[in-house]
Amino acid sequence: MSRSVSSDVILQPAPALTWRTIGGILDFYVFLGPDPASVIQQYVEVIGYPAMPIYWALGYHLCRWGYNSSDSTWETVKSMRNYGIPQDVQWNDIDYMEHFLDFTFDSAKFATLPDLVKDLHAHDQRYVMILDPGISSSQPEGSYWPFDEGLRRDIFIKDAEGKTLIGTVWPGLTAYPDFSNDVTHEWWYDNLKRFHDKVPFDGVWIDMNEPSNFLDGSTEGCPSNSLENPPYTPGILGGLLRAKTVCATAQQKLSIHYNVHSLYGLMEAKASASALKRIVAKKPFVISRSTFPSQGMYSGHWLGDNRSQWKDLYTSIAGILTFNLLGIPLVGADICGFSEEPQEELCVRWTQLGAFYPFTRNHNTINMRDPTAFSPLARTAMKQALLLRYSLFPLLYTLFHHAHVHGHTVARPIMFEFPKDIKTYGIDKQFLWGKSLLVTPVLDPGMDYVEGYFPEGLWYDYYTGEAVRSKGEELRLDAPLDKINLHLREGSVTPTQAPNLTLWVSSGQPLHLVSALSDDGSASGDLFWDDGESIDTYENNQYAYIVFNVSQNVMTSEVLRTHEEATYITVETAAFYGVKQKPSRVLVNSQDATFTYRANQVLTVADLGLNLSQNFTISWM
Ligand code: MIG
Repeated sequence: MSRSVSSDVILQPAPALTWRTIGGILDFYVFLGPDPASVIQQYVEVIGYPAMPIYWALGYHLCRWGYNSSDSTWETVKSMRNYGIPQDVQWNDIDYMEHFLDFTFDSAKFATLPDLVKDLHAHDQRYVMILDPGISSSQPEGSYWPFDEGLRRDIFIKDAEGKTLIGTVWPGLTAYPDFSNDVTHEWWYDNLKRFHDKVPFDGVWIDMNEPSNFLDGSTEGCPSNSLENPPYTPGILGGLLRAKTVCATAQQKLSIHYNVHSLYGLMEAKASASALKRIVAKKPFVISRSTFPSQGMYSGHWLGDNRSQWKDLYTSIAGILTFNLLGIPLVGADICGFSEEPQEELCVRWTQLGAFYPFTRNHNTINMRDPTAFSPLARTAMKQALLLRYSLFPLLYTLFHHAHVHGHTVARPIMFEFPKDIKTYGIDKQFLWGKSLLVTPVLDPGMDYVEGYFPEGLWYDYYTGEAVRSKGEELRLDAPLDKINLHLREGSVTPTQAPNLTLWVSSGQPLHLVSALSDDGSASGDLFWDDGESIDTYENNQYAYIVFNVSQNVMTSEVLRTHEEATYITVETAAFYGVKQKPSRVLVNSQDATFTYRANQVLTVADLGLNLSQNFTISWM
């Protein structure tokens, strides 16, 4: 059901929901599944498949409110490089702007911003800055193009009388662009383009797009009528439709605000993504605070302001999984917490969990600490977690491909893979990447172990290949401060890669394939590969797709579609977890090869030098 109009949704004790809405067009869909994953696929087919992210969206992002200058932002980037902590993207919050004015940068404190961005690019890193929708309406006439031009093109939201509606946000008095109007999209593009000519940013962060207002309604309040004060007001913030936003009776091109309030962030994201496509001619990167069904087609999402507390670390998992169900798989929470000073131990554990958010950004408010500011021990643990994420990039990228094409989840509730195991239904402290990588983070202070549920079957410790056989039970796992537990489900082949400090470098590194064999010795997996940046590579057949299968002591790599990008990549090593007997020979494409076999039943074949774009076989006897 679509509900851009204010509504209540109440979960009843009986398995039932009560919906109360005060208007709008109601479209009802029933998705028959039958299993949870199919319900989500059917839902995503209706609302639109999520966009395939640009490769660096999956790297580590660092942000904070209150760097206060481009030089101190730059210092952070440099110390990340010095410490060898992976970082793909540096962000700036509202402090980069001149008096918080969109499409400007502070000419004193952020004078070196264009140079910082050039330096990031020279290091294969990227730059993203925040934009708020509120456009300052109180600058001297002729001095602020975005407002003057916006008035000229008549793109701002109007009040009930037809005057430009004025609210208050960071820059003071502001007008709100009406993104339901195509003319506004063109104006937004022009602003982004003009700013990009000065600061060649790579993506945009859109905040405050509920739309948020420090006032209720407008500087002049709102009319008093049944739209502003309906007979029933759902249980919303402030108990008033206009609370901390614009008037319900405000006029937009498409309709009155009452009808389209919840679409503001969606329409802004759409305008931002299409503008970016035109400006950078690559897959657009947009992260939005406000979202609506279909958002995944245009942007990812972060979960908003959290606190540096253990309970916020824990609840972030449910948030991440929820947005994966909503067709917005590119989602993350502010790693280490947004407000309050994060303790070192919390920040380490959060970086470990955050390394498995599909979107991995550390962001914090004024005066807080980022990873470079902790002890060497903590820094090293954080660095390890991020390198681990980078090594799993081939898997993560392939999972996003399946989200884009089939509506699969990337971060996935365990119950999706084990819908018959009722013990999985309530699990919100663990999750899967795809169908096979089980993540069991530590969510409490002072722990050197963690308990996690393992659905019935054979699992393998990701790091050692040690088998873990479960009857469908809770298992206790060692979890020293520098470790996040990862397990591979039987029957999977996971492509990994030697990590590096940026995904640009890392994604050119040799592959390492990890096969986790089931009891009958079989496993399968796949790999999607393209240039990482071009628009619509899947739609235009500009990609490689490779399927890996293991059965009866033979691994085959079958190239179903090849592409130039795959010819640059080599498969260097293959590990097989669960090889019950020591082989006497290993053959690679029918040639004898050297190998190692360990007592924990792990067979490893190294120095393969195989080209990813060609079929190959590895067999043992
Ligand atoms: O009124 O831009 O959720 O991430 O740092 C606060 C400043 C506005 C709210 C966002 C937060 C961001 C902050 N913003």
